[in-house]
Amino acid sequence: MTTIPRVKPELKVERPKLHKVLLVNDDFTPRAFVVTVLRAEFRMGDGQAQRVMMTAHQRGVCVVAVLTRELAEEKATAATEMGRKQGYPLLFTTEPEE
Ligand code: TYC
Repeated sequence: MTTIPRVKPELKVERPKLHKVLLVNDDFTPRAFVVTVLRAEFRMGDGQAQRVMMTAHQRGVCVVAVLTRELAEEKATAATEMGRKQGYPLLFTTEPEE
């Protein structure tokens, strides 16, 4: 007689780790331009964009969005590129969530 294992195979479906998009402060990019980029690339309203910009301005950095790694990197690159095209050092970076 054969014994049937009682252990059910585990179905392991892991959620992909989400990544933060961070806005980094600098001394050169105009505040209004940062707000324009946040509105265009992250679809924020004016109030939200102003608050995020001011948080980065005062604290050095602010979380802008939490997305899949691919989307976070795409958005950070596109937003950084908007600044670069105008000659500004505006920087968006990404980091994995804990
Ligand atoms: N510190 C900039 C200034 O005073 C404005 C600014 C805010 C730039 C946030 C970047 O991520 C930033 N003109």
